[in-house]
Amino acid sequence: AGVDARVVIIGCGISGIGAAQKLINRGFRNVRIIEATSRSGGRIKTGSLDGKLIEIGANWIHGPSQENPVFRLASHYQLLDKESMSEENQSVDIGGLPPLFSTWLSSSGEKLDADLMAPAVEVFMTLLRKSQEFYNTSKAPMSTVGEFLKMEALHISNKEWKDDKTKKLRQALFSTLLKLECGISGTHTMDDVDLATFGMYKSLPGLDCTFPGGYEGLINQMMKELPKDIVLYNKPVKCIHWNSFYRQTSSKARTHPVTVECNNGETFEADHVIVTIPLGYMKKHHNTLLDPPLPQHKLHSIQRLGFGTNNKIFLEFEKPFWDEDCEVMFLVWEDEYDLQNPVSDMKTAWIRKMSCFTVLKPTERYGHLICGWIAGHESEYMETLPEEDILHTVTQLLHRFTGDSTIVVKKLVRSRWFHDPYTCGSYSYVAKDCSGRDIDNLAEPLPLTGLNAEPLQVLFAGEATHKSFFSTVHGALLTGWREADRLLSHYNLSARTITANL
Ligand code: 6YU
Repeated sequence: AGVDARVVIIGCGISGIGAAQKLINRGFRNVRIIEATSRSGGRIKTGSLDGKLIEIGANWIHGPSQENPVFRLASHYQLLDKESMSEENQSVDIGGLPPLFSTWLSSSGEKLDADLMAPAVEVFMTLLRKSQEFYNTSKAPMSTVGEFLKMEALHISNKEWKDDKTKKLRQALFSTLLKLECGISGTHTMDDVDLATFGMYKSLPGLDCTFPGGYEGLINQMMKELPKDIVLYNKPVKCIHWNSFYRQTSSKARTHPVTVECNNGETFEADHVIVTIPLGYMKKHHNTLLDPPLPQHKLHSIQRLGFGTNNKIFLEFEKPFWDEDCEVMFLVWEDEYDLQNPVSDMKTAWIRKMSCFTVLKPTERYGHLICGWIAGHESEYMETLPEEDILHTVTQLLHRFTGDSTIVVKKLVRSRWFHDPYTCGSYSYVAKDCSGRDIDNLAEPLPLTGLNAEPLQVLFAGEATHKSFFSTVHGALLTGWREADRLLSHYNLSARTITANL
C-alpha cells in the first residue's frame, strides 16, 4: 500500500516541506527529509541586524491574494498584518512591480526631478508589459528581452525627446531600470532572458507584502505540523542511485529501487525520492548527483535554463539621509545613456550594478535601515570582498549620489547566495532560446515512462520546475504539492489539498 512506501525528500526548503506535509497528511508513514545544512527554509532565511529582522532570502509574497498558496498559508497561520490581509490589498492588480514612492539620485549628486523622470519610467514599464505579450504568439521581433527593451527605449527616446540633456538623463534612467530588472529576473543581463517566453511567468493580483515577524515564521509553522524527527540535518546528498534493482553489482539484495548516498557515506533506501535541490546546485553537480546519469534531454535543459544571482546589502544608519516618504532610491549614472552593458573593470566598477536602495518600513520596527540590490556577475564578485571593502565602496557611493559626505554607515550585512554551496545563486529564469519545454523536462520524473522499471523513482520539485511561477516561494510550494500529488495518484489516494480551508 502507498502509505507504507518509503519516500525520501532531498532538501528542506519550502518545496520539500510542502511535499512532506501533503504526503503525511494523506497517511504516508515513511517520509524523511534529508537536508545538507543545519536549518530548514533554504532560500527563505530571516536574519537580524542590530536586533531588527532582515530577510536574507525571499522578501515578499508576490501577489498576495486567494490564488496564492503562500498567502493562504500565511493568513491561516496569522502571520500577516491587517493591511496585507485586506480585500483592498488583495485586489490591487499592478502586474508585478508595486508602485513605490521613488527618489532618483544622480551620479553628480543631484536629486532628479520626479516629473522629469516620469515619462522615462512610463516608457520602460509599457515596454516591459509589451515584452510579456509575445508568449505563445511566435511574433517576438528579437531573441532577448534586453535587446528588445534597449532598442525600443532608444527608438522612442530619439523620436520623442528633443532636449539633449533630458534625453540623456532619461536614457541613463533606462540603464538603472534594466539593472533593477536583472535583479527581478535573477540574471546578469536582460540580454540573457528569452523574449518569446518572458510572458510565461504569471503575476497574481495583490500588492506584494512582507512578514512582520520574518518569512521564516512561515517555515517554523509548517515544520511544527511535521513529525519531530522527520528531517536529517547536516547530510549533504552526494549521489542518488536509481534503477538499482536492475543493476545489482553486489551480492547484497536490494529491497528498494533507489539508494540515496550522503557525503559521509551513509545511505538511505527508498521507493521514491523527491529532489528539491536548487537548479544552481544541479548545474554544478549533475554529473555526480545521479547514477545512472540524467537522460540527455533533462541534462540539456538543466544546462540551458538560467540561474542567476541577486543579492542584498543592508545598511544601518544613526539617522536617515532620505525623505520621510521615500520608499526607494534609484541610482542614475549619467554616463550610462548609451545602454551598453555597463561594467568594464569589475574591481573598480562593480558597485555600478547596484540599481537602488529600498527603505525598510515602518521606521518604528526597522529604525533607519535600507537595502541595496545588486544582481549578476558584479554581485557574485561583491560576495568575495571583505565587509570593510564593501562598506568603504558603498559609503563613497552614497557620498557621491547624495552630495553629502557626512553620511556614515553604522552597520552592514550582505547576502552571499552565489557562494552558498547548496544554492549556487539566487533563482531561475528562462534563458535565451529556452522554453516551457525545458521546465517540463526538468520536472519530468525518472525513469521515463515506457521503460520497464519501477515507476516514479526520482521526482523533481523546486522553484525552477514551475512553468508560470518559477523564481518564487509560491511556485516552489506548488511544485512540492505537485510531486506529492503525483505519488498520491500513483497509489490511487485522492490528492486533496491538506487542510480543508487552505
Ligand atoms: C518570492 C521574494 N526574493 C530574494 C533572494 C533569493 C530568493 N525568492 P530552496 O533552495 O529553498 O530549498 C532547497 C534545499 O535543498 C535547501 O535547504 C538546500 O540546503 C538543500 N540542498 C541543496 N543541495 C543539497 C544536497 N546535495 N543534499 C541535501 N540538501 C541539499 N521569492 O516569492 N518572493 O521576494 C523572493 C528572493 C535573495 C535568494 C528570492 C523570492 C525566491 C524564493 O526564495 C525561492 O524561489 C524559494 O524559496 C525556493 O524554494 P525551494 O524549496 O525550491 O528551494 C517576467 C518575469 C520574471 C520572473 N521573475 C519575477 C519574480 C521575482 C522573484 N523575486 C524574487 C525576489 C526576491 C527579493
